Amino acid sequence: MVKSRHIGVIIPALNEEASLGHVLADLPSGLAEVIVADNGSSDGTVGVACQGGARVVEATRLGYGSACLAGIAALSEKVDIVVFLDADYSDHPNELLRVVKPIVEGRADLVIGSRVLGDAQPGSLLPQQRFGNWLATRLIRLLFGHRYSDLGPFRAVSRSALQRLAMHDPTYGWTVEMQIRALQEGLAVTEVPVSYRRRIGRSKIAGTVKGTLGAGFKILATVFLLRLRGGAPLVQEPLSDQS
Ligand SMILES: Nc1nc2c(ncn2[C@@H]2O[C@H](COP(=O)(O)OP(=O)(O)O)[C@@H](O)[C@H]2O)c(=O)[nH]1
Ligand SMILES: [Mg+2]
Repeated sequence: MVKSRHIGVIIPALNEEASLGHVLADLPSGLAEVIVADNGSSDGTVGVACQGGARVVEATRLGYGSACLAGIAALSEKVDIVVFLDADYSDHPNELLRVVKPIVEGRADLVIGSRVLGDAQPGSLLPQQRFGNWLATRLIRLLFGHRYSDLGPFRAVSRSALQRLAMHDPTYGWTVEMQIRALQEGLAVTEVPVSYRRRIGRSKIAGTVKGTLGAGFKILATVFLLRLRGGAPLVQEPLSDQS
């Protein structure tokens, strides 16, 4: 199914030595490239990544979105579908082909793996995550007229669509920014159900008070900011001399 496509995988990871090896081992074969986007992990994450056959990219600025941006900047030219998933083994890497399928079949530019539509192990989605997802997707529906069910991290986007998104957010606004920008660009978006399980290791975001408040605020601020910008990306391209 995917022989003719070059799939690149980007895995943001911060101190995930216990889980990352499982993620890499469960990825399907035949991928063009697997990148682990690190932020100076103090544990054995980098060693596990190399041992698992991934290429490690160091993001200088701390943050989930910043790691994803560093991964994108390092993608080789041949990659034409980009997949993001987390390093904590909450996502099921063996479901990757399900997530890219709508793009391979030409039905979508962006595919969100929805944990709400799929099989989420009890306790894997914390109450604050469920509420945050509900609130953010509700706001997107009200402000942008599209019904998403989740802001899940497991997602696929075509390379050309990714360029049009002009992604910018260096932290927790990353996922919602991508989903709203896709609507603003008129891209074909769809969701597929994905499974989700309790993470290995300690959460950096939803499992901490600071992470939850920070992510909640950032997500809502990003939704409103993008609405106010009326279709423009968060950062405008500099005007060329000719204009
Ligand atoms: N490189 C990098 N990865 C991060 C950062 N924050 C979180 N991550 C990774 O992003 C993914 C999601 O974080 P996680 O702690 O599981 O958040 P949760 O799912 O909301 O509990 C995991 O793979 C983390 O290792 C960061 O600042 N830099
Ligand atoms: Mg997680």
